[in-house]
Amino acid sequence: MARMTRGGGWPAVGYAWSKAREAGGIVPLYKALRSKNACKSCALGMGGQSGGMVNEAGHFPQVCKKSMQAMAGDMQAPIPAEFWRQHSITELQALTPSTLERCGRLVEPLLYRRGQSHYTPIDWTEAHDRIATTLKATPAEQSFWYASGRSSNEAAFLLHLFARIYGTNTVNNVSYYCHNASSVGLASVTGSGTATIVLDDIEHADMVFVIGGNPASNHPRLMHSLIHLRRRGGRVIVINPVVEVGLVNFSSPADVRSLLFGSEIANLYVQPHIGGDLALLTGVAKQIDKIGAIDLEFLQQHCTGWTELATRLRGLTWEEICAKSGVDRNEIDTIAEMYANSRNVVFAWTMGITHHTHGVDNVQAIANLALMRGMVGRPHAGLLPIRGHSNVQGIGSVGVTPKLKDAVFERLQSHFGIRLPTTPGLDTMAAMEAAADGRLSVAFCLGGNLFGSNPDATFAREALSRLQLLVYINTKLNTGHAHALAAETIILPSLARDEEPQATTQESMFNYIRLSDGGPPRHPGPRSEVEMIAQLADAVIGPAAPINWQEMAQTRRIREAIAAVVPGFEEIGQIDETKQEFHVSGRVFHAARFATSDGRANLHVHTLPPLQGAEGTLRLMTVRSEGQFNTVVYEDDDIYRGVQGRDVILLHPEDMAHQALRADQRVTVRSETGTLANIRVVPFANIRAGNALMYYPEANVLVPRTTDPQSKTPAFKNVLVTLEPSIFNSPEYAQR
Ligand SMILES: Nc1nc2c(c(=O)[nH]1)N[C@H]1C(S)=C(S)[C@@H](COP(=O)(O)OP(=O)(O)OC[C@H]3O[C@@H](n4cnc5c(=O)[nH]c(N)nc54)[C@H](O)[C@@H]3O)O[C@H]1N2
Ligand SMILES: Nc1nc2c(c(=O)[nH]1)N[C@H]1C(S)=C(S)[C@@H](COP(=O)(O)OP(=O)(O)OC[C@H]3O[C@@H](n4cnc5c(=O)[nH]c(N)nc54)[C@H](O)[C@@H]3O)O[C@H]1N2
Ligand SMILES: [Mo]
Repeated sequence: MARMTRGGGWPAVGYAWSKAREAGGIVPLYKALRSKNACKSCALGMGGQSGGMVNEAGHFPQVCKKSMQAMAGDMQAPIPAEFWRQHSITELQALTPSTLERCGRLVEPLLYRRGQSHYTPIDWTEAHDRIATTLKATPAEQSFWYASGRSSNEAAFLLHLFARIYGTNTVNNVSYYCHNASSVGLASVTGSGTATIVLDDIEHADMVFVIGGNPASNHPRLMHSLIHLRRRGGRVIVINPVVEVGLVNFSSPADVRSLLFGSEIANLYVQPHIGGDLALLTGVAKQIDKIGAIDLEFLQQHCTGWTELATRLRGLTWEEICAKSGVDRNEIDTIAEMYANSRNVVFAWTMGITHHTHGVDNVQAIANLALMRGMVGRPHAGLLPIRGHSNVQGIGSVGVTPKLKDAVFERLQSHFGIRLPTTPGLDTMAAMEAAADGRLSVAFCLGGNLFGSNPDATFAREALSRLQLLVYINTKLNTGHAHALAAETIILPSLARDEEPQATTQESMFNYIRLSDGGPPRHPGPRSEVEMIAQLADAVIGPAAPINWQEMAQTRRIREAIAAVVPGFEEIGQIDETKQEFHVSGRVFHAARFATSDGRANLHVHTLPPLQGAEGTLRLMTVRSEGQFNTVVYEDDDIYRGVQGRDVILLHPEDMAHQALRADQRVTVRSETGTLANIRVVPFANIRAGNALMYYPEANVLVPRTTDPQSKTPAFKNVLVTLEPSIFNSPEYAQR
């Protein structure tokens, strides 16, 4: 398969047409994309009251392949009732993630009970009765509540309110597997766990660092900002062990000049080893100090910890920095010089930074570098974690976390006149381990695919199968429904955001709250998330509770509660009348007064971790291909990296030569956690030698359960593996 030399462009336009055909024509797809609902894909956010394809700076049209994928997926036909009789669980287990996604929309509640071979459709009354009966009979501390990042603020708020009144704090969201390292890291620096800037700030920056992310595939609309920045004469530095073509040159389908000629993105592309960022960022900081490019006045007036950091930087040797990052001194000096010559710098990062056992340290090191030149606490510069799911930030903001902020906890109690449990709740991995040990018996999943997202897939399957009851609220089938089955497993089909009967809200990664109008259901059957949760809460906790759950099924009532309970969300209480979308207050730092107790930002000192690995091993990153959204695979090919199929490992030709492997040879990949056999070797000169790439979720069989002690985020990007030629290389197999 030919490798593309540019991201976006005509293939993206062609793709739009093919998705339009799947969605029943260009007009229905366009109408759906333009409806007043927040976009369903990433947290860069667009849509809402200004209509779809409009970003928060008011720019139109903002087109993106990913929003079309997500929309076309939801516009699929329903899965017919006979499907469940015709296809056994064993058959479902043999399906790939992409085939499961293409089965269609879930439209009826489904029941699986241990010993049965098939799912059986059941009616809503039976589904609710079964769940309520088990919850009532289960001690609350044996339950686990998980939310992915697609649901609304309203559904998320109701979910954790229900869980806490039921009696547990084990409520968490997918961010433990995603950006929690950013939230913990940022909170330790500025006192607030989210971006310090708004979208418009990037439009005025003169330099952007893109660290550990592939926005050309995963946040394509950020590419417009980078193209504009380059046209203004600004510069982009990319730090990534892989040269991602779309970060070298991107052709924006929304911009004629860019579509025809392509737009250069990176001015400098630096390839550290996997896990080398902390050493690299520290090295750049050392050089910034050495050349006197620090803003000493800012450090003295607005920061804590400069003396300690300076002592540490000055005491580190270049040998240690270069060896632990894999980047040589010249390149470090070049980065420092470019940074020193820029005035308004935005630091953006993604999973290449958070998916490590030192993810929080990585984030703090980025913040150190920014603070050293006074790049936080003023307009047009700052810190930007590029978030994943479209509402993952909102779900955390409204309280789907084990530990609530003190203010939220107090106000929840006083607003509703309730006492909430104080026993500490578990994070996602701790909950999975508790399930494996038999300490939990019920899990309730609002969206997502907890099985597919979890490290150590073999363990995850076993852990979830030890549960008595597993409830999935989903729109479409995924691998979890086939592989992770508790004694009783119930799937409740959900309406998508743009099918909700009532308005809902979402929060972008720029702390911007959008109002989605909802819309007519595409198929009879699925129910609103809010309605399902309210009904269950009513059945389990009952009308005697201080909360009238029937009334709380009105999203407007939930918004009033959020306004009263969550600091910064006050305006959400009137949004139905005002239609005024807004930035959560107290989060964007355009002045150097931070949310810490003394108003100063904190610098942090780190020990540099050694590079993982020894002779004969490779560091493996597990990442997304161009054709997927998390565990949902839309296409099996990765057009940007020029790879066909997903059962592959991408290796640098030097590593192939070193291990005497040839292209297309089949290997067995082993880690301390698991083994994947019959994996095809693909030569990939774009990756830094010594490192390898495989696709998530399939590669989760190999990922250990080790997490960052501070954020509990797994090291999905740094798995040590060895390779062994496989028996599938024999001539008989090669012919198949
Ligand atoms: N189309 C599409 N869009 C998405 C998603 C999707 O699956 N598909 N998922 C959404 C979600 S939930 C998320 S969290 C985001 C994910 O967005 P990304 O973080 O961009 O996604 P990943 O594929 O995990 O890629 C991580 C990038 O990190 C690099 N990397 C790996 N290890 C290291 C390292 O040690 N250091 C550095 N510097 N870089 C490293 C990889 O080469 C790769 O380019 O995207 C969101 N948007
Ligand atoms: N090895 C490895 N593992 C990883 C990662 C990695 O990079 N490498 N990335 C991690 C990251 S960043 C993340 S965010 C997680 C993803 O973890 P999750 O969020 O748990 O998983 P998704 O695959 O996004 O969930 C997809 C399912 O969500 C359902 N869905 C879609 N829209 C809606 C909706 O509106 N309502 C409801 N109720 N359901 C809906 C669909 O049924 C679909 O099958 O995976 C993590 N796991
Ligand atoms: Mo994510």
